[in-house]
Amino acid sequence: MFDVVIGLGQAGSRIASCFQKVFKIRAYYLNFARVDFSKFKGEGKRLLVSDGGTGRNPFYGKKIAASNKDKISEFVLSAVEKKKYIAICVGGGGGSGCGMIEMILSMLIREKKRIVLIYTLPEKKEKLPAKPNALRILNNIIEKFISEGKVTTVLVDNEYAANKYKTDGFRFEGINRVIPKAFKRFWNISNLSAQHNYIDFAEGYNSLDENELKRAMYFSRGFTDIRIVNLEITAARLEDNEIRKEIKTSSLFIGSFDINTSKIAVVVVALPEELKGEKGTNDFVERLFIIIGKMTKAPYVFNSSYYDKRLKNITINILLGGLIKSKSLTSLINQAIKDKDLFENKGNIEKLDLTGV
Ligand SMILES: Nc1nc2c(ncn2[C@@H]2O[C@H](COP(=O)(O)OP(=O)(O)OP(=O)(O)O)[C@@H](O)[C@H]2O)c(=O)[nH]1
Ligand SMILES: [Mg+2]
Repeated sequence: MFDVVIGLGQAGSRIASCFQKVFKIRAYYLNFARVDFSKFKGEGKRLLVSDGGTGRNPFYGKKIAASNKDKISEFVLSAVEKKKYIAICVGGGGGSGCGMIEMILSMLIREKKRIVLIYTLPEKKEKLPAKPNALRILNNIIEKFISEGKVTTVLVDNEYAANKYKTDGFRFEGINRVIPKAFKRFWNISNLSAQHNYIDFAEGYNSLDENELKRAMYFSRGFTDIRIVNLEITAARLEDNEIRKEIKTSSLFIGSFDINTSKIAVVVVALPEELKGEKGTNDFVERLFIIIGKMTKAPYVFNSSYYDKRLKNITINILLGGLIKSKSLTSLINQAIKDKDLFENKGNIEKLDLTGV
């Protein structure tokens, strides 16, 4: 799905290395701190400019980036040469990754690349001013790139997602692995012979191939969300409103993006083999497609389903693209504004108004 992945700063590099592993694509890592690379095992090329990091200061990071523009540019341009689909990962709130991100996005856009940005938001417990800084940089990215429809963005709210996928090991290990795997679920279907494979808007196509999926991902830029719902094998008996509820609350990364503002939806229903030929299965899958289609109101919906021997549950995978508004994002921002400790940053955060995105 992606031709190349680029990781910026420590978080970005760790997430990028997971993409590299899952998709077996080339990875490139950039950092301003040698220490971030010391235990880092990610496979791929590295560029270290400066040293010592930024101590969580993206504004200092921007200065470092500006004074090393040539080196960064040479590295990034060689990474993306002859490649079209680029994933770029960065941890919001840090100084190195956030210091470089705007410069690098501008470069990639100039080169007419298709970009998916993975941007994490800090947890509440992190030291100030991680969150306001993360939101400020996000605000810049929204104003310059997202609102212009130039970048597809997946926001990962660590507060929500790092806890949801917590493992015994390293704090972010679970979520870092989940991010590329969530994409992989859509990627996989292009290799499977699907059962109910159809695409609503483009008559003549009867399967969702890799290029279609890429188009879907990049077609309507904005924010993207992925939902994965696991249903018992007896789910065919569920009422529509119960299914809706499951879908509403199944967001992987940000809590609850407003599903009804998406412009594109890719729906992949994976069914246990034992349901094959079972009375009601086909009707149930059709019902799911209708329910999700109505929930998203998206003008473009790709529907697909397949059977898998390894499955015990029914799994609905939904990729929502072009989300323009989000209650959960607005509430995140409002929380930050309310926090009295953030007083000095207040003016900047208030600027972050997503209603026009
Ligand atoms: N999902 C995820 N988030 C992370 C990970 N590591 C750090 N973060 C988050 O990313 C934010 C940025 O941290 P870093 O990536 O360490 O910062 P940096 O870009 O290296 O910049 P410096 O401040 O100069 O070290 C943190 O505030 C955390 O919220 C990770 O492995 N996965
Ligand atoms: Mg660092």
